[in-house]
Amino acid sequence: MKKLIAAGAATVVAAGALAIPAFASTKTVQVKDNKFVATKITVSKGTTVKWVWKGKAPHDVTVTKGPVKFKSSVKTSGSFSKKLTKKGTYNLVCTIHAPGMKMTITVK
Ligand SMILES: [Cu+2]
Repeated sequence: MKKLIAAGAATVVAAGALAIPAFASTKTVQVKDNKFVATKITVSKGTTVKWVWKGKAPHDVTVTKGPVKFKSSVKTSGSFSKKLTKKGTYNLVCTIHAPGMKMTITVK
């Protein structure tokens, strides 16, 4: 019986440890033809932004101005994720459909 109780306690500890990554949230942005939905988002530092391609035309995600520069490849499907660990304002475009296809992310 003692052994069973100890095993139960270990399970609770393990479940608690697994729950920690759940605090890091993900924000999804749709990549459509030819716009990001949404075009303005505000997220907390440490949030992962996930772009999901929904249209038929090829698009990319490119930071033109911001604390960190990054870009995805040109894609027609799938997704691209980036964890944003620096506060500030990020201006992004799809280089194929710029300047019209753009979005802003505020990380605070
Ligand atoms: Cu595009």
